[in-house]
Amino acid sequence: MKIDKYKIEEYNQQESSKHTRKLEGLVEEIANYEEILQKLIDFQIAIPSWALGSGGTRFGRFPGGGEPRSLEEKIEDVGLLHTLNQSSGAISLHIPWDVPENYQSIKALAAQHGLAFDAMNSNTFQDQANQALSYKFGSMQHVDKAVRKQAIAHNIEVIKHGVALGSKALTVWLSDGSCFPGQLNFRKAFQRTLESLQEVYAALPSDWKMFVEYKAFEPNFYSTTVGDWGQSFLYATKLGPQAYTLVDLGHHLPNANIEQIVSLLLMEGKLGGFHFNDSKYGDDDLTAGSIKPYQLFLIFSELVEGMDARQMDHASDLGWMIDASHNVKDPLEDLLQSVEAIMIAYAQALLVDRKSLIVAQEENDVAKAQEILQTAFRTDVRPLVAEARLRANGALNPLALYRSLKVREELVKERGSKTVATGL
Ligand code: RM4
Ligand code: MN
Ligand code: MN
Repeated sequence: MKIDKYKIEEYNQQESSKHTRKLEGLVEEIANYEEILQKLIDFQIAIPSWALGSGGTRFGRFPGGGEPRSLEEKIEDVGLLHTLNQSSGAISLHIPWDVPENYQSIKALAAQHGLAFDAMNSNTFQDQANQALSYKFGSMQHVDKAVRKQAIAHNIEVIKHGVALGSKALTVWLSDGSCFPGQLNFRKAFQRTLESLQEVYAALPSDWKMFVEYKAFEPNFYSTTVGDWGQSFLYATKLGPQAYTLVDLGHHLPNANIEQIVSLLLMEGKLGGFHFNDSKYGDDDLTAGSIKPYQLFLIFSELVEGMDARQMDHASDLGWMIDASHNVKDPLEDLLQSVEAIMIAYAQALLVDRKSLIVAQEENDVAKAQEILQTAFRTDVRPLVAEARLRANGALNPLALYRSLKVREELVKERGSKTVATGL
């Protein structure tokens, strides 16, 4: 399915006067209005190929129908999102779920939809049908060198797919760890993992980045070999300048101060990328901003402050990705909501009165500092985000238009109601 441009224009026309009215107050209030709008237009968030179908839990899976059956259809789905919001201009692939059969035609299809290929993801947390050795006791940390070699070779293959598609980064998330005390020698597991990662690192093209993603627990429940940002930072530092830490919001222990982690990683030039989602209890992979929107704003506030301190380009110097799973919502609706929540948090962070905040901090004026942050957070920036979308030829309200165009119904008609997308 494709959404015709005129449908978007028609819809925007209908909504135009309501939108203009909402925007008026903001235009007067925001001093660097045009500059902020441009930043919002430039900001793009990559969509994970594995989040386009219904996710499940270990108890069950309830697919909704019309799910993409191939890489081509996944690209089509991200194309639909991007057409609607003009902020989802990239797709992040997971291998072996998304092995392309023909690079040229996949590249051409993505280009048709205005999409780039963001970080490539390797998978050594599952055994594949045709795989010689099992990852039951880990991959890069494994006591058996042959298993480690298999995991290394897989990652190098992922890089090759990525090079052929024009991607510029590899994300390595390892489920390696242990389920019981005594199962693993932590130091040896670390060393073996480091050596394995070093071999993958050596195969990186010079213009590529490697993102080392950490996660506190699951599927291992006693220890994880890349368990927190400190461990990831250690690997990334030992690996070299092309290696960075990747922060997935759902991968922390409860109540972790993620904004502080982000700030320090940026200070050290070691923050590489992001996986956005939200959670209440664990790696819940819920819609970004659905549970803790204030935390998302505080994270963005540190991101903006830290990137500006290093004169970084907000749009291109970090990898911005969603990593989510949808058990009960239409995946495309959920992703539209996630992108919207991310854009809102980013816009609010851009509104923070930095100069006054520095003064308040230097004067230990705690109440003032809070006022400054919350003034930005409590500003309704939705018209501003909508205006950025309008200028980029997206829809004023992507979710409303998605529904009125009956996109899901169309996809079910095209693909059937019993399709299952590859992924988790
Ligand atoms: C993991 C992690 C990775 C993702 C897999 C599917 O929990 O977040 O980024 O590749 O899930
Ligand atoms: Mn992730
Ligand atoms: Mn995760």
